[in-house]
Amino acid sequence: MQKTVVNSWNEWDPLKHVIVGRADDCHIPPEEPALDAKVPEDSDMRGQWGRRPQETIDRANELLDNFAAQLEARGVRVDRPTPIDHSLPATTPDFHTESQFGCMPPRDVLLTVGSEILEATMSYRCRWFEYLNYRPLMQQYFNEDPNFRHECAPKPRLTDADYHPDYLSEKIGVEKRLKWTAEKFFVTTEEEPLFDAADVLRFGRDLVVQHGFTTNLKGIEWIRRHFPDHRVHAVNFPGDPYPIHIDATFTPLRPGLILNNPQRRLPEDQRGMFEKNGWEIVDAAQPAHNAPPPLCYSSTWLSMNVLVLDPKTVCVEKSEVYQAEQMDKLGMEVVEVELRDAYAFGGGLHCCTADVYREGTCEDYFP
Ligand code: DAV
Repeated sequence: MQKTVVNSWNEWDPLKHVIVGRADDCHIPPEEPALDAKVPEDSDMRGQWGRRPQETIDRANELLDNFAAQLEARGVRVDRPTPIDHSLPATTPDFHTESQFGCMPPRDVLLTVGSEILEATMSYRCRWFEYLNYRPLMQQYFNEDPNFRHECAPKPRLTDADYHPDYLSEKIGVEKRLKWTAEKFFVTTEEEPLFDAADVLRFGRDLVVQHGFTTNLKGIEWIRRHFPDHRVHAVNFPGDPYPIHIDATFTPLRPGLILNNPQRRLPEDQRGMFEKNGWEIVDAAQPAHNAPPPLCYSSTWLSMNVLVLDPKTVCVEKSEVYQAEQMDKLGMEVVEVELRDAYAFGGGLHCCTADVYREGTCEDYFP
C-alpha cells in the first residue's frame, strides 16, 4: 500500500510514529579527540573502554522497551533499530578506532525534515558507521512511502585535521573550557562540514542549529545549502563547557514557548527572531539529581531532554520531579517515563527517539 510514512516539521506537533533506540551491545569507545573533549575531567569514564556491563545493557533495554510500550499504548507507531556488531573496529582509509558506540541515541544520527530523513555526518570516529543500525528501517520506509527522501550527508574523513590539538590535554580545567566555548573555540576545526543531528531543532520553516563540539560552521552551512527552502540559524550557548547536542539546553514545547537551560542561556544578540515573534524563553527547572548516573556522558540537564507528544502533552523522566512540576505549571499534561538508568547510553527521552511522523505541515513561525 502506498502512503505517507515520513512527515515531521517541528518538535511538538502530534507524534504518530517514532524510532526508539536499543542498548544492545553498546560500547564505551576508546579515546579519540572529539569524544574525549566531552568526557568531564572528573568522570568515572576517563581511561576505560569496552563493552558496557551486561546488567546495565539489560536494564536500559528494559526501560527503553517500556517506553516504547507506553508510546504504543497512546497510539504511536514505534520502530526499533537493528543493532550491528559494535565491538567491531571502525576503519576507513583515514582513521582507525577499536570499537563503535551503539544504536543509542537515534536523535544524534537521524534528522527528519518533512518527508526527508537525513543521516548526519557525525563527528566522532566511533559513530561513523552508526547509520547502519537504521538502514533496515530506512529501506522499509523507502518501500512503503513513495515520497520518502532518504538522504545521507557527505561522510567526513575525520583525520586529525578535524580536531584542535589544544583540546587533547588531560587537564584543561573548566574555567579555560568556558572561556574557549564563549570564544567559539571548539574541539572540532573547520576542515570539513561536521554535524550531529541532535544539534538541530526544527521550527517549521526555521532550523536552529547549535555551533559547538559536534557541529561546526561548515556543517551548519552544509545544512543551509541542503535545505534551500528553510532559514537556518546558528546559535551557541557560552555557559556550557562541553557543548554537544542542543536538546538538554534549548527545548521548544509548543509554538511560542521554549525552555532554556539557566546555565546555558541563549545570548541576547541571538534572541531577536524569538522576541520579534512573541516567543517566550523560560528558564528550565533545576534537575532533581546532583550528578549523572555512572558511566554517563551527559550532564544532569537531561532533566529537560523531554519528548513532546503534542502541544499539550510531554514525556518527562519519572525522577525529574521539578521538571514535571514546571511542565504542569506551564499547562502541559505530563506523562512520566522511567529512563534514568538508560541515561548512560547517550541521553534522555528526546535523545533516545527520532521522529518519523508528526501531524501537521511546514509553518512559518517567524514571519
Ligand atoms: O547536557 O550533557 C546532553 C545531550 C545528549 N544528546 C548535556 C548534553
